[in-house]
Amino acid sequence: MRPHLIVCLTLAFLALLTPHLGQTQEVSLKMVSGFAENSMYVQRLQSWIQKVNAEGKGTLQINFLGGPKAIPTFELGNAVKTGVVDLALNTGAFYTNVMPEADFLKLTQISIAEQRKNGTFEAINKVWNEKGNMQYLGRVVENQPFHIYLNKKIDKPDLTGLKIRITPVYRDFFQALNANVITTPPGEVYTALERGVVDGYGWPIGGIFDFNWQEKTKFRVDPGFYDAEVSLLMNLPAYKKLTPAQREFLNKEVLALEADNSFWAHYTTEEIQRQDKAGIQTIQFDAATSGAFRLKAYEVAWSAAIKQSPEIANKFKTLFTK
Ligand code: 173
Repeated sequence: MRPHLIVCLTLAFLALLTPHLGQTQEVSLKMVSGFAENSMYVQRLQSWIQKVNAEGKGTLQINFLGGPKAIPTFELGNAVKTGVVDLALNTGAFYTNVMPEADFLKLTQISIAEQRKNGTFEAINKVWNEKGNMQYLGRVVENQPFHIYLNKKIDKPDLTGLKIRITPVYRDFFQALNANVITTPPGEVYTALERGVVDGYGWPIGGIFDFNWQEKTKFRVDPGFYDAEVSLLMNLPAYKKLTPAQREFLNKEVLALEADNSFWAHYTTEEIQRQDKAGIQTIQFDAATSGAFRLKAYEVAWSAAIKQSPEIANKFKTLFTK
């Protein structure tokens, strides 16, 4: 072979090889949130994404595409399942259309740190892998009980004659309290209150000001019940495609975010004061009625869960309950 032909062939061979040799091993992941961008959940998410992107140069980057305007609330679960997006910040109630078990996570009575120790985290992932084609990466909201917010007064735990906005979180419990229930994403609650389509709604202790619902809210019913679950989820094939270094980096960042979950207890204190200042009155029951109210919330939800998905619900009940 003539020398210049050898050089040519060598160069061609190297050119073929170079993209692989020179691969940066940086992956860019598309992320969408089930909650609005101005919510505290998403504000904290965005600071976290900034940190991930700063520390993850050359390894992993997150491209945040937005909230329900990018993908409607109740469609995000399927977008993760099918790989339309790689990552989501979402809550189980928003993707019961993918797997009814998603909503069971509101029933955990132990922290995510404990869930990682006692086998709950693996148990969740087994179900999420198999039924949702998703990896359950971590839980970023804790200690946010749900409440009933009303603009009509009640003096006992009975919602007879009231129309209440729900998601799957509250359905069985509020129906057991005789409410007429209407499912809407958070983005439609303000208008529903304004038009008198509903007399109240379910929501965690924090966040009502993000939507200006305080303008249309007169009462909060205490005590709260369950624990709002908001988690990071990833399309399973996308997760499996990560290199060991990328996966380790991502998991380290998720654990760092979880380690900051003590934030939510402080947020609760602030939000209660803020509701108070906004003139929202609390409706409280005596100790025995309060106890029965909370007990009923869990009993109703677990019995619906067991009816829906007996094997998984029974397993989760043992793991989730203190
Ligand atoms: O929209 C909701 O009321 C709801 O289901 C929910 C779940 C977790 C956090 C906040 C709201």
